[in-house]
Amino acid sequence: MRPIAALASAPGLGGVALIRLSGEGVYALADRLAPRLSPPPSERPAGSFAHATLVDEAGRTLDDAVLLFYRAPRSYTGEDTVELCVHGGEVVPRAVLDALFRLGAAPAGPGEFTRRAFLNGRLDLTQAEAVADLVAARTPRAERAARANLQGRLADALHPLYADALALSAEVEHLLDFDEGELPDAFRDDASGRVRALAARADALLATWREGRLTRQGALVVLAGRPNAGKSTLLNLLLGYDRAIVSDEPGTTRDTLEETLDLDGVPVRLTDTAGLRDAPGAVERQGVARARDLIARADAVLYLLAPGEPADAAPAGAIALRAKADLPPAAPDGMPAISATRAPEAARATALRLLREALRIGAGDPDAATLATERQYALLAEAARALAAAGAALARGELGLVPAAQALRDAARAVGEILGKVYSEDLLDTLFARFCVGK
Ligand SMILES: Nc1nc2c(ncn2[C@@H]2O[C@H](COP(=O)(O)OP(=O)(O)OP(=O)(O)O)[C@@H](O)[C@H]2O)c(=O)[nH]1
Ligand SMILES: [Mg+2]
Repeated sequence: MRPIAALASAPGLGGVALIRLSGEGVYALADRLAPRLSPPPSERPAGSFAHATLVDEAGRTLDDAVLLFYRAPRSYTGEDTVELCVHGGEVVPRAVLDALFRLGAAPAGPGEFTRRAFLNGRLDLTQAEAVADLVAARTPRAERAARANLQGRLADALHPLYADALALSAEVEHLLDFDEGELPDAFRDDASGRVRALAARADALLATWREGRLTRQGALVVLAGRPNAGKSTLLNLLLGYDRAIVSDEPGTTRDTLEETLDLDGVPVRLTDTAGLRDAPGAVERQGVARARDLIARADAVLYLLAPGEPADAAPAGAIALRAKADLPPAAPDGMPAISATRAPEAARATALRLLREALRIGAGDPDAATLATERQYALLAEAARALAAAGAALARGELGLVPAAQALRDAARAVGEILGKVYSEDLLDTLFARFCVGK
């Protein structure tokens, strides 16, 4: 493939910038960029480095650089690659890149190096997606999850699912060779059992999406309750600073207010809302509508019960928490209760504990395979549906064999697409569009 070049390090001020050059003929380009280096780059062994003066076509010095030499297939992309460590900043990397472009290299598109690594079989698509996740990780937990998939955890779980579904499809088809009535029941029962086992493996992986999504995209947590229940007070307490206005006037918070909290490595979007009531004013009414909308979309709702408010006032699925436990009526009803003013530390700890439980953060093995993208989740859900269809078809006896075999192939295809065994240029375009240039 044609040579491409891009800045691989972040643009802006920095000691060193890394320029990556990959593709067919990059050594000829490097020879022309470092003409005084002896022996020239094209005669240097893979895995070596050299210090060289880079010049433009007029012989003018561009920079002193360190060149790293890789040879196909032992490079990130699987192609001949030269990496140039040049001085950082705005000017030097630009000048070196421009010289490379004049020599015939093309500017690399977003993720194009990783795309080539995929096309050259260095990575599968789950690993390529993990590269983007690793770079985008905002917490150590997200970094660990991305690294697990980069090391092939998800792929290791998906490959056997793919192979077993295909093999089973062939075996089910083979049952068609038997004459009517001769079909061995034991064999069909066995096939049904294996379809169920495959479906269980798919379901177990589907269940990791929640953890994968929360770790990467963060969780939406909504503080809700009647006006004056103490929502803004709790928000401030959880954040550790006075973010929201607190007052004994009901209806103080009218707009929604969102801040991020790092909860054991999961970025939590903690949102304070307007107190739920038939609001007298138009602005507050809008606020209440926004609050209801957020409650419907939240990963967890922390509903603060005002003193005396019945426990069933909390919306279904919400975590109900008695607020202002220092005020009457103090009848303990077994609900978790807090007093943000009397015992703020305990209140904070209780709220965080309830959130951890509700979000089930930290329940899973941080190094396990997790579904990491909507694409992976949607395809695996498709495979699970196909496996269910295969099971139902097998239960219909002989007439179901053809559709069962087809459904098993559909399941395999969907899993194969997650791995990139089957792909289209369009898919690669969308998938790599979220990468940065130079990765
Ligand atoms: N006694 C007592 N008062 C509290 C407690 N928590 C909050 N308050 C007080 O209750 C009043 C209302 O608190 P906010 O946090 O503004 O309540 P809110 O739910 O955000 O109210 P709106 O924004 O109007 O919906 C304030 O005067 C707080 O100081 C508590 O645990 N005990
Ligand atoms: Mg408030």
